Amino acid sequence: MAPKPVDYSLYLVTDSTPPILGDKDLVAVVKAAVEGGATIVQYRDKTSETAELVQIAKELHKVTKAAGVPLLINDRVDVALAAGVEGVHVGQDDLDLKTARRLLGPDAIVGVTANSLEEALEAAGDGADYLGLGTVYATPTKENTKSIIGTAGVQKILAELHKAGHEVKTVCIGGVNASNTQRILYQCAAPQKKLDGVAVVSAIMASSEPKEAAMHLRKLVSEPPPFATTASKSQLSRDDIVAKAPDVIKRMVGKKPLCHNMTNLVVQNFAANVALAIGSSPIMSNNGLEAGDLAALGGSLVINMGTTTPEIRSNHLKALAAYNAVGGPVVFDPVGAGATQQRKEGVKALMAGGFFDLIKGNEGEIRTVSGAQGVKQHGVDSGASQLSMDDKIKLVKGTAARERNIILMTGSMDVISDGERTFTVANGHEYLGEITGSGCTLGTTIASVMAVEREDKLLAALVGLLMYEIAAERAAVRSDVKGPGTFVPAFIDELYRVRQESVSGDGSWAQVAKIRTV
Ligand code: 3NM
Repeated sequence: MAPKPVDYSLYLVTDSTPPILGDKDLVAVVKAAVEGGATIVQYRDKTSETAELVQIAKELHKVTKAAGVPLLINDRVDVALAAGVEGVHVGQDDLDLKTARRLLGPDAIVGVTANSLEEALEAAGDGADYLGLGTVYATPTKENTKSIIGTAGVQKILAELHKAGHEVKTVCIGGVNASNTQRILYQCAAPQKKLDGVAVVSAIMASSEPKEAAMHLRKLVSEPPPFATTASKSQLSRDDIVAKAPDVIKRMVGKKPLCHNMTNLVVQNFAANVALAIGSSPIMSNNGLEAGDLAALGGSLVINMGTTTPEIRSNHLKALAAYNAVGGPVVFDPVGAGATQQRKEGVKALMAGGFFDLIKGNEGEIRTVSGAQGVKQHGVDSGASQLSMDDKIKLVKGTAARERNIILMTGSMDVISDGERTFTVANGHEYLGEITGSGCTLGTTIASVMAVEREDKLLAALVGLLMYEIAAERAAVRSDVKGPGTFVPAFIDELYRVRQESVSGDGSWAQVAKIRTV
């Protein structure tokens, strides 16, 4: 069946219960919402008697019809027929799709809730006009949701629908609001199939200003998030990276971007010194409430989970939202992600709370980020490797494609990918593993470069990585370096030297780059 010309971009699902609707009038709220820009409305009422349902549906229909917006009824085909509205939405436990279609006819809009790939493929095959995919995030609006599938789950369903050749329209539902709409649309998108819209309940129904709430959401769904890179990803070879690196660093030094570090107690001083040495301007604020002011200064943010607590996590979430809102690059270092239950939950909460342009970690940390079960880290160390190089490359590339960001797995051979372009980097020195904070301050270095190179963030990350690891190589062979202790000051000096050489137009330091495209 050819898709019907329906705009699903801002799909309002009503709720008449006091915790959501409060003492507002349902019809007045829906009127305000369609005036504000809701493009389709579903009347969802699990408690009213049939006669009342039909009566309210008719009143709502007057309002939606005047605005040229379709009205669907949740679950009840009989009510849809009696009120003469445009269609129904059925859940998996409601009247089946084929019967609903037979009763309502081919022109009616029939939508189905799908919580899994199997349900989505079945409903699409049976001729649903659209699917409501979810639950994206846990929501108090509907407590008995079957499964929380996140953006990764929605993306997988979209990819498989495309593979199976289904043109069915899709929206996602569950915990969608103005703070996360753009990111959800962005991260749910599969390469060949995007969502057609978002479905919201409380974001409009619980608002004291439903018209303004709808207007704001409608604007958000029509624009990419500020952090999205719009330019297509150009091919990058080792030689391109080597040739560009000194100039990218020169640009960074010229701008001296703010590098906001929310880092652990152990490395704050070291991270600030690394930022100064490479030419960015560090601020070590852990106060989420001032992140908005700092984000407005045009720099980047590092969120490091090293010595995390619930209070620190809440500050991280505030800062993440502030930087996402203005498109300031954010680097996430999930230190010890697989070591404790608290940290595993922390990773999930942060990844569900915002967008990270780059996530860097050792093998255990990146496996945890990818969602692998049973990762056991001993403290912040990765532990013995579980993966072959091929497996690492697959994991890094797949996770980056899923999150639509950059993943960097550090090790004696680093693996980095933006989901399309993947490289290994074999620079660095073993002394980096013998001092504290080398992973954390690599995050500082990459974030500093990303602050100025936003068009190609993978290039920025590779330049930061090379600067860092080549400086370490140079420091380690100096005659004044006798071990990890003397290495630290020499390393800071060598970071500074790479910076000075780059500024003076001497890019020879980058020639020793051991980068391979994989
Ligand atoms: N269906 P809010 S979640 C009605 O997962 C509904 O199928 C869901 O409410 C599903 O936008 C949900 O307030 C409630 O989070 C969504």
